[in-house]
Amino acid sequence: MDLNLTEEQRAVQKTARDFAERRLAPAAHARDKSCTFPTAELRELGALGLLGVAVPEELGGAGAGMVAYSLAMQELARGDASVAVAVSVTNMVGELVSRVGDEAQQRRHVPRLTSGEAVCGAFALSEPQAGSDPAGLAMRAEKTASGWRLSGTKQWITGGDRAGVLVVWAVTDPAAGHKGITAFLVEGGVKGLTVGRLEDKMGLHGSSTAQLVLDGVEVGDDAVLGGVGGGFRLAMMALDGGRIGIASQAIGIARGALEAAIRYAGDRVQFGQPIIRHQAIGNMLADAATWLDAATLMTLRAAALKESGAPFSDAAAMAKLFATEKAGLICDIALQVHGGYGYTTDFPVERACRDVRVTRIYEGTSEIQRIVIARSLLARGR
Ligand code: COS
Repeated sequence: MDLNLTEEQRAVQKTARDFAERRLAPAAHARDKSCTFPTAELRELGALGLLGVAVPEELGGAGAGMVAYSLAMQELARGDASVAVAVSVTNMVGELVSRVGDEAQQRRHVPRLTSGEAVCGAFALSEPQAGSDPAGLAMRAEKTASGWRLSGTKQWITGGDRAGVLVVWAVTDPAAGHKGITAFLVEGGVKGLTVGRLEDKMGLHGSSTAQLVLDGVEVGDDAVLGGVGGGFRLAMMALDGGRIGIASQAIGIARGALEAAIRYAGDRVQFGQPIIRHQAIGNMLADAATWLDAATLMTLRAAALKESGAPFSDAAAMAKLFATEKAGLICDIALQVHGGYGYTTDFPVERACRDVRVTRIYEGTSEIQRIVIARSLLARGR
């Protein structure tokens, strides 16, 4: 693996960093307090090519690949994790449609996602009773003369109330288990699609998390993505890539918190010297920096594997598991280093601790990542 970034990767990283420092970080605290969804910021990200870094250029993406995408996600999450998660889902939906959609689906939906016209994409897989086990979906899609009628409830849908393009998974053949699940492309605002509730969450207050109710939503046959009965595999494939995005998000949050802690520990004087010179503090920061480096390398490796077309499912699961678990510890250390100040909303580490927590849950919990990794060990016989 080449550890040197290409010129293009460095350019994407710099664009994301500049935007995050100029447009995201200064307002992140206010967005968190007021629970404001970043519509304008997402549109600007679209104009910069950052809503589809890994999406092919001919469909409006940057075509810069998965490593560049991970780098961009890290920078954006360092600025505002709420914006980063919307970018992650939008890229994931854009990539999925550009990979498995037919030409008409690609032309109709992907440019709207990458440009920001659709605001964001939504990945409507989870349901109240089916999160870690998506084979147990209850949402039904019934065949009609000209297409399909979708009915049921989706839960935990990031940006689900804002998205112009949603991929919705539903059961088309209840007798066929996971082979009876189909993915459908649904446009935001269609008749029969309503928001049941918006979750009041611990963190990521600038990101919405919606329960979506589909009450007889009619879609045409041309809304079927990747073939009838092929939905479960598509979800698994997309989640493999999505996990690299969430690992990157966790790294960005942790990097921001660690940088703040290093600055604070250099300035704060106790017992006659900056606290970073006290071994207890220095050791905590040294561990945190080491974990962050390892998490970054693992995540970029998974991204490089995906980009090269090699199998990357287990590498992505390992990266997500390690990066998100360690990011939680790093944010906790950063708060501890700040002492009482860290526990107040005057310092950003408190928000980092809240925002980072969900990275161990969404797009597959840590427990699910361990299942994926263990199965891969078994399959490889090592
Ligand atoms: N890529 C492509 N196909 C995959 C795959 C992957 N990563 N993982 C599984 N599949 C395929 C299998 O090959 C199998 O296909 P066939 O029936 O054609 O042989 C099919 O999917 C079923 O696989 P499996 O039996 O392993 O499915 P399980 O129900 O046991 O699920 C896990 C396996 C745990 C990996 C899956 O349920 C999972 O990822 N759960 C977490 C879901 C999640 O992340 N939820 C959060 C929602 S988004 S916030």
